[in-house]
Amino acid sequence: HAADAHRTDLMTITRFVLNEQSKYPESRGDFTILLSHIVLGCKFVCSAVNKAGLAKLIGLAGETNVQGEEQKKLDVLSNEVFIKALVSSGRTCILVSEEDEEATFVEPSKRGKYCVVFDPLDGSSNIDCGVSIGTIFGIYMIKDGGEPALEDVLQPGKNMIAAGYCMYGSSCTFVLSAGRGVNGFTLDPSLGEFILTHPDIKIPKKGKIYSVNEGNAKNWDGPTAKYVEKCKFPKDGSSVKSLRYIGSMVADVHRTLLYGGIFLYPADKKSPNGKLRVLYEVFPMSYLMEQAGGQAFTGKQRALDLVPEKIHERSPIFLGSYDDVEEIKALYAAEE
Ligand code: AHM
Ligand code: MG
Repeated sequence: HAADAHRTDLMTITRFVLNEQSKYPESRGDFTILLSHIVLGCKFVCSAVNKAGLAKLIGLAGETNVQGEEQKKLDVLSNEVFIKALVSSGRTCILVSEEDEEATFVEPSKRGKYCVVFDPLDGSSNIDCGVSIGTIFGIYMIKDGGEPALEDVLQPGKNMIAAGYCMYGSSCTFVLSAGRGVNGFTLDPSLGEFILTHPDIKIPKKGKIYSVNEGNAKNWDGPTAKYVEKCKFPKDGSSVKSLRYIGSMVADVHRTLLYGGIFLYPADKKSPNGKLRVLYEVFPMSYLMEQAGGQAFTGKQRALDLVPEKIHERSPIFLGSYDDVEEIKALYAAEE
């Protein structure tokens, strides 16, 4: 019985990645080890996020230290957990985190060949009201031989070898691509394991939802304004789109991936480069979108072709269903 097989033959994320890796004879399990450390960080954050409300009220055991220092903010705590987990994996050499001004260069004795760029807890303004938040990450590999240098992470997103996110929502969901499609795993809290629940995710070719902070409309450029107007008042006989905006990139992108549609964080007169960060927000999500059959566009070019000059650089981003992104591309092309 197929359902029975599912219940007794669990496809954990580790087993899934090991299976994938076994197709590549040259692989030595390094990626599997790196990933298991990322997964550990996500499980920690998941558990901390679930207890966030309680921690404030009663103070969880072990959370006030002997000096009676104030409890660490969740985003700071998450960052420390990821940095330590990644360094101790022995598989990383450069880490870029949204929380740290400078990149972390791993000491030679603990070095490996991977560079990880990440936002340990994105959407943190949503923590206190219990709305979904997430972790986003992307992985590069350093060039053989040389000393690790910042250039190793200032690479276009298309050079990433893997990307993903973990969403701390009504359930904890881990979405991963290592360049051969996108797969989703759900944490079984009783097992403490991520189980494959969304194999080979493909985004619908066209969607019925647009997702944008419309409060910024007064400062938008022409193409963005025209596009959103068209979502609400289509003149070509197509149906209107629904608006959904959570304000947590992971949650908004996760819905877009599963239901289709478009997510926009455009440039505006106040922020000419938009808000979202190229390395650890725009690139990983663009990578996943393309791997799922969608597109990601900056208003000027394919997002994954962008070459960042600084680690915390920002870019406008339009990503989602293939046909929906095609429309916004046409509006920007007409502008030129
Ligand atoms: P953060 O890194 O400070 O949490 O900001 C990133 C978040 C994204 O999750 C989300 O897409 C965006 O900010 C929402 O911004 P806004 O409130 O301007 O709509
Ligand atoms: Mg962020």
